[in-house]
Amino acid sequence: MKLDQTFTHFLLEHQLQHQRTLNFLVLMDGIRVAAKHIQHYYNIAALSDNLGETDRINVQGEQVMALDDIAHDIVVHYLRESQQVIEAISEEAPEPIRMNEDGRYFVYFDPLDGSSNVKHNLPVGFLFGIAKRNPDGEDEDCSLRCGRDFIAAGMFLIPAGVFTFALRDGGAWRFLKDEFGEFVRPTRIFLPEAKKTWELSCNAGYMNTFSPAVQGWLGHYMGRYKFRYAGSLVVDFHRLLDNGGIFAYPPIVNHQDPSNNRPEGKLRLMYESAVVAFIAKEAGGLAVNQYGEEILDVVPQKPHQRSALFVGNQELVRSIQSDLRGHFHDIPRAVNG
Ligand code: AHM
Ligand code: MG
Repeated sequence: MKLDQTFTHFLLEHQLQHQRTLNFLVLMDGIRVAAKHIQHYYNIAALSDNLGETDRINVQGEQVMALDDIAHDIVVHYLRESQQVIEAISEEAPEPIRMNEDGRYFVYFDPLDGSSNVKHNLPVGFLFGIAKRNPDGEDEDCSLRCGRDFIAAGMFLIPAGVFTFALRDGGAWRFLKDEFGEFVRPTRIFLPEAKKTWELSCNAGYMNTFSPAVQGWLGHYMGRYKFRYAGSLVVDFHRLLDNGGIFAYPPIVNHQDPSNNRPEGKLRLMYESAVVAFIAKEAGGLAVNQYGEEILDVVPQKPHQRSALFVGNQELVRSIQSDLRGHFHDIPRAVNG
């Protein structure tokens, strides 16, 4: 009989090895249980008529899906129950959510990434990043932290139930879901260096709306690597971790209807771009924004700040980084909500 190591035991070992408290284990237990509940509601969404939209528009100006709301409520509930969180920032809540004044952690999350996939029964995900409160620092109560301050980040692929988890300076790991619903069998993951599996991932339908520098770069690499795009960051990034290459969500600066331009890109810094940037770093990769700055260094000014994203193998990201830096002034700087 072969019994696999569970996620909780993996984390326990890590915490003990580094003389850390067990509070983080309690927090991660809440996140793990929340993911299982989201998975359950995803599985029954079609039968319970929860595949559609609500009549609510979120802070990003996007229509909220029924499952977005359900997933948000689940995560908030289990974060509160853990009693470890001082404040949480969710894609689905306009303001940061205050939880326990004695909590040790800040949690940033997108409870259901890739919502447009839901009505087609296609895969989605749950992304989260965690920073630690610094009780002795001046900014102990400020949740606007850059990705380099994260102590961990992760994503659950739903419904496959694969869990990717990265610890600061502790590597990126993948866990599979066993027949009892437990996340087991930690396997360290690295972005593959061998170019034969590398892929390029972006919304090619927007190609003409990207800046000349981005179009030029993408045009140069388009034919070299296979092209894949699922329309859900968790799904596309999961695939990227397996195969290597680059995922790009560039700024939209040249839309034929200028009101649809997104000079800061579409993805949100704290619970999307910084989360995958953190995981990518632990897997040997790199992530930069529209100015060629490392995403992990960008200190958010607002909870729902957007950021363009170029993430993947260092060689490719460094190459777009130098092209972006050469065209720094193509993209206006603005902080949006
Ligand atoms: P969501 O958090 O509302 O689901 O939106 C984020 C998603 C990402 O998962 C994905 O990479 C991107 O939006 C796809 O956008 P587009 O349809 O513009 O290509
Ligand atoms: Mg999202």
